[in-house]
Amino acid sequence: MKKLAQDIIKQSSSSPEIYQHHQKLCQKIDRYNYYYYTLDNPLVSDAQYDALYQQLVELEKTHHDLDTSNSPTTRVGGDVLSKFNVINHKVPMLSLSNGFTEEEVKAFYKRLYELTGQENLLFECEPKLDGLAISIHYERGKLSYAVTRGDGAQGEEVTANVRTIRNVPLVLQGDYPEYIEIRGEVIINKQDFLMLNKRAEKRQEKVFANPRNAAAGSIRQLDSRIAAKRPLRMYGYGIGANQGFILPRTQFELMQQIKAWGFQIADEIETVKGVDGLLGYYQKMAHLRADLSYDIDGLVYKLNEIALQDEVGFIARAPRWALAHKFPAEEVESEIVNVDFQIGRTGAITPVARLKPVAVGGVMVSNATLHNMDEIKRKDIYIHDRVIVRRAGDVIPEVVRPLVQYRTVAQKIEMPKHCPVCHSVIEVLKDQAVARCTGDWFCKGQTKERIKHFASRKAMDIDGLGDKIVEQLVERDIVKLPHDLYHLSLPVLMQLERMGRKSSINLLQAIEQSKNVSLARFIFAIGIRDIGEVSAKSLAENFGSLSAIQKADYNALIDIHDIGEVMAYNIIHFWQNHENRQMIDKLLASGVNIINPEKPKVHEINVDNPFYQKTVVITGSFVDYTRDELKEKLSSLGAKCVNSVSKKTDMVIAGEKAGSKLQKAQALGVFIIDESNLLTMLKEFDL
Ligand code: 9MJ
Repeated sequence: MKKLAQDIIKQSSSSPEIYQHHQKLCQKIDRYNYYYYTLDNPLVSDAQYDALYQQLVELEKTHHDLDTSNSPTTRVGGDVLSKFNVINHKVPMLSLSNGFTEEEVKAFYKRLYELTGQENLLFECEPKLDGLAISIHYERGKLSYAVTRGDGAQGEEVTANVRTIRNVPLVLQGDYPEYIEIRGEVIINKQDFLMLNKRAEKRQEKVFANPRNAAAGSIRQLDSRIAAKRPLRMYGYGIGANQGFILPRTQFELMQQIKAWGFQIADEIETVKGVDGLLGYYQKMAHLRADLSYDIDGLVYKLNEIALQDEVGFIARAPRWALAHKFPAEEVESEIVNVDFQIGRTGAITPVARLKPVAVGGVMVSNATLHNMDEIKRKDIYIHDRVIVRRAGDVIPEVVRPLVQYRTVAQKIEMPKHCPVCHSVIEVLKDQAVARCTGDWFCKGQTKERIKHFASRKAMDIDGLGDKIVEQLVERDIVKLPHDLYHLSLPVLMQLERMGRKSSINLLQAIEQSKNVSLARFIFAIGIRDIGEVSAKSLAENFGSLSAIQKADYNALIDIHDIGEVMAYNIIHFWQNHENRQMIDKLLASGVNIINPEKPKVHEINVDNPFYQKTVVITGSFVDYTRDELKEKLSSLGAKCVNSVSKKTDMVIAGEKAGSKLQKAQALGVFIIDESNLLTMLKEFDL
């Protein structure tokens, strides 16, 4: 643990008196800030504070050699970025396992009891703040950089914005280690949120749906001066990378240390004993929830003793020693005003309920998917029904059930006979829940979705061709087939809504760049039914060229491990269609250049590895790899990565939130490994 002063003296060439004066002013203002924002207990009047602050501004204006990098004057922002840097987390930012019911809390407790062999385990309990997770790094006590959680492995560097958060210390208080990463949640208080929206409304600016979105949007502002004007707060709840820090014995003490460094921590933190303690805390907090100054979406229970946390370790992407006990999703009443039918890229028709707008979990909802006709029947839903609505997984609006007791006029929901967009016949195949429009490229509904898919990131990757632009291009008959994208011109793009000269030029460039495309991406982009990214890659790798895939017969296709019978049939059917063949010819004639893959060089693979020639299913999400990276890694080791679990599967690699595939693997007795097993295996075989 070192003190800061010597470091700054070395860097500054102002007289020692000026340096000391600057140092004192910074410390004084930091202290006033801390009392005002963190402790909610102002030490001086606003006028006194402003006068002192002005003194500091003047001093820094006249002495350019002072080190202002952590001065309170940096809190107003200044940096304007064109994009955020992506940074790898030194220690992965894990998420939490979720539980919703008392049973799940009991199961969590039982597991820990079995793992530790201890009864009456102690837990540190916290409210689960509903904001944006952040990691802030301090080098020798000074704020060095800050990163969003991102996907847990890497996030975006948002240092300039985090510096503007008034209750984030720029310099740690008291003794500090050589290096420490503090983790926590950035939020906006309920009351501040209301004021923020009132102000936005007055200025006729966009209002935010809820405090969480406002906080997330503010942290992701490229202009830190805007972030500085948002009432952001940060609450610490853990640490990440550290050097020279001796961990305390308990989570509770760790929280006190975080507080001692000058961070705000939630007031409602408690330690409790046993499962009864956890459930008691839940009862208490459920009552308190509405009166808290911030939104919470649940509670977090953490095993208090840090040695025990280390003992029980992690599973996939979450610590085994912690549980997020989520509050049930808010359910509200609304009314189905009408039901529309949306058309997907394969022509699939999805019923969508139009609702009387209603706020659910702080977001206005006016549409909710009804999935398909079977679902409507199962849930017994009619137009004009009063219904219960919630956001599935806290995101996607869905109709939970009708309130049949209020039903007066019950208008049956019927699948139209003709497509509402192109009026082609809708076919409903036996044994299939989905109904499809038969209009293909004639249907503007399908065309819009097909072009969106064609341009999407994992297909042709045309950056800047957003949904709204595609919709206009199709609506105005400018784009009828994918190749039309390659004949767009500047004047045509500039006449579209929301398209200026600059964005039109950028889009044309992106379209041009997309012309050189790998065979796998091209196959995925043309949208053969059921051919996803993985099977497209398999086809590309196994056949090596477009013409070879086009010539492949049914037997050659199903010989490929990833390609099932239905897929093989769909592929053959796709080429039989004259329009599809023409679509591809036109793309090639428009300059699309397919880069054929090199055949995998099998001879270079070390065959002495546990994945060689194994059929592997990867499911769930991972900390150290994206699923695509994992697939690539394992394929390069000679594994066959397939999508579905069957008796033929040799191994299932299950990340966090692995669902039905994991269950099936368990039922079939397939060998299952989690991410930490995988990493160990890769390490052991030096891969
Ligand atoms: C929130 N969101 O309030 C954690 N969290 O701990 C609290 N999140 C967490 N703890 C480990 N209080 C990973 C995430």
